[in-house]
Amino acid sequence: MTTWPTERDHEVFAIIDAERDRQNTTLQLIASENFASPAVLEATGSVLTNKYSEGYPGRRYYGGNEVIDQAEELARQRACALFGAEHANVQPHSGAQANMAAYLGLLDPGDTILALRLDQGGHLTHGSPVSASSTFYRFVHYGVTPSDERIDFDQVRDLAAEHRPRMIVAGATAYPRVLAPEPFRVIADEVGALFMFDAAHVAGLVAGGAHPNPVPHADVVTLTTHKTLRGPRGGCILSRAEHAAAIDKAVFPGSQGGPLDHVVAAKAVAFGEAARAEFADYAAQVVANAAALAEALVGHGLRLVSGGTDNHLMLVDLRPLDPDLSGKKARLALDRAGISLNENTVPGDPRPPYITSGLRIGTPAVTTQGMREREMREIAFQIHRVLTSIGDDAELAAARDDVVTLCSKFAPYAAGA
Ligand code: DSN
Repeated sequence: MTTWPTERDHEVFAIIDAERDRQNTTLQLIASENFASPAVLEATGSVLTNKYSEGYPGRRYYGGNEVIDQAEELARQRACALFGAEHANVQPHSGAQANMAAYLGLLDPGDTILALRLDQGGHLTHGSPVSASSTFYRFVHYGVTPSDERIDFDQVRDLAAEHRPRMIVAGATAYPRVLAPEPFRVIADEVGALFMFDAAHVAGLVAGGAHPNPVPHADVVTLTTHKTLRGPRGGCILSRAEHAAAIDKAVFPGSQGGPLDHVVAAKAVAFGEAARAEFADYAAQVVANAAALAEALVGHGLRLVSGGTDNHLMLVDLRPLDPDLSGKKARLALDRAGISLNENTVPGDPRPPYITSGLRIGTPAVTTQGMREREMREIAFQIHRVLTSIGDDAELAAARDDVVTLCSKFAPYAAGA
């Protein structure tokens, strides 16, 4: 007889039920979110959570890992096959952990890294003053051009020549255009720098063939498995074989303890799902939906950073619509209408990162639940309706009703799933 409680923990499971209900009845437009498949959820909730397996397949510090080794080996092989990589480390608990481990494995403290500015689309781990990345490494930042708001490669080259970074980082959390890896590789070679591509956001678009694959060009590619890739929450590092030992050592024991084996197995499931032909259709539809949403928002008179999107996200600059409307205020109003997204800085933003003048909108989750261009036009209508009705309770309630009606046709999860 087991010694577990026999009574259900209603307090916790009522919260989980409420969150499933929220996900089913509101629009998930946060560009870094998605709906994991039932198979991914099943693996994540499996008995693999019980195991300790510090080390790597065949080289563990604990016994009883003959089955876990199969799961991690399968995840590694599937990740390598999916992206054409020579080596994969599937243990990082998150994208931030993956980035920090890549730095730890390939750099020395104090080394210079050239990366995208946070307020122009970069990530905290790309040298934000509040991130440990800037405690241990010296960051220099490039940005986007004022004219077309795309990566300023002249600036990247000039800064690389001036600062001779040990590493150049490409990749972003809020950049709506294709990030071509080749120009970064060329500049990295000109100054003898390593090239790291942070593919956290676009990994699923790369896997589905909708965006260029950075793996052939970069020394190391970090990614998250839960955004466009649609797997469990976690990270992964792909690298050239020559960096494999350094990366593995930096993840464990360098910066993490035991891997989350249930999540590693779920990553294997997600890599398998992303290798299927229908995932290419999904990735293409994510991009098509973003383009349709962007076009409709522009049609409503909203200004998008760079004028549109090539990927799964877009950034609305709220200032031309209403100079007094901050990103935060807009996000709170949209939340009331059941439209979930996040405030985001826009290039040259005069407001701080927790207020901002912009909104980031992404299509990975709504595409997973089956919405297409027609629904994108409806979403654009509702967003514009809310942004021009801030403070009008009746109008926000009417928008909320319409959102519920729309979502009811596309609920991703069955009640109680
Ligand atoms: N928090 C992630 C995002 O929303 O883009 C990045 O870490």
